[in-house]
Parts: sequence; structure tokens; C-alpha cells
Amino acid sequence: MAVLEILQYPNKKLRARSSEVHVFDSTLHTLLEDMHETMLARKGIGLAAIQVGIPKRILIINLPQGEEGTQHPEDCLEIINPVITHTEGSILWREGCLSVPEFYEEIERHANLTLAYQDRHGESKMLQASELLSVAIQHEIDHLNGVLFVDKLSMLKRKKFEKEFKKALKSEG
Ligand code: QAP
Ligand code: CO
Repeated sequence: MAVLEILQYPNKKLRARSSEVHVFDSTLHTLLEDMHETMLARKGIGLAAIQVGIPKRILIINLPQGEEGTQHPEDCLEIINPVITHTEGSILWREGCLSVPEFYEEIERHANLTLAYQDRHGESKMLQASELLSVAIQHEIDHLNGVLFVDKLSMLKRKKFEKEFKKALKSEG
């Protein structure tokens, strides 16, 4: 088990289009486990493989549950080769991203979706998602296509992001 390095904006690798997974072996399982450890260590709820430098269509989501907001590892969704087959409605959600630390902004997403994907053994699965899970799935699938949530901002909010990013760079020295 290992905590991996998370690539941060504006790293160009985050712009890669990730490739489909065809081999469901122990190397994949180790990657999924390392991604999970990395995500929890950084206090994240979702992570795509490209964020740890692996351009494969793999993502994990572990939503907090209950009053305490505990993330139970057994609730972690491991989603491979996802395809959204149906969407409905729209929803605004204040998003963040482990690859864009300390910046949060409202993004419009589909409210509900149906997803076809494969699990760690290559078994085909479907799920229906709404609210936070729906948002998280769309955010992570964007990563598989080289898209970051800040790409979806209006021109005005994008300017705000650029300004905050440059300020953060300076204060790092
Ligand atoms: C994607 O995001 C997401 O800036 C996952 O300093 C976003 O886990 C899914 C994080 C919105 C659903 C809704 C961000 C942690 C974590 C930060 C994350 C930070 C520390 C983001
Ligand atoms: Co992200």
C-alpha cells in the first residue's frame, strides 16, 4: 500500500485522454488500493487514475456517510471504463478537486444519471446516481477525458480562478 503523488494543475498530464482497461489483474487491484489510500490521505471523496499519473479509465468514489461524515472503505465505488447511458435534469454543486487545491466553485451538472461500468474483476455493472454521487461521477469522468472542473467556469469565474492561482503561486515563492 502506498500514498501516491497527486498531479496538480497546470500539469499537462492531467490533459491526457485516458485509455480503456482490458486487463483486470493484481496490478489493477494494487493501483485501486493505492488510489484509495492516497485519496483518504488527502481528504478526498473522488479520484481518477490520471491524477496519480496513470492514463487509464479508472476512478474511485468514497462518499462520507451519516452525521460524522465517515468514509467507510467498504462503500468505496471502484469504477472502470464508465459510460453514462442516460441523464436527466440539472443541478448546481460547489466543487473542488485534489488536483486544484484550495479552489471551490459552483458547477452545473446533470442531476441524475445511469452509468454502465466494469468492476475490478471486469464484471459489467450499472448504477443510478443522483445528487452528490451523480456530481462526483461526472467530475471524475471529466478527468478521464482531460477535463478539469475549472474548464467549465464562466469567463468571469475563470478569471477569478486564474487570479487566485497566480496569487497562490507567488505566496509559495
Ligand atoms: C471531486 O473532489 C468532487 O481543494 C472530488 O484542499 C467534487 O475529493 C466530487 C479536496 C465535488 C463531488 C463534488 C479539495 C481536498 C478534495 C481541495 C475532492 C483540498 C482538499 C476534493
Ligand atoms: Co478532480
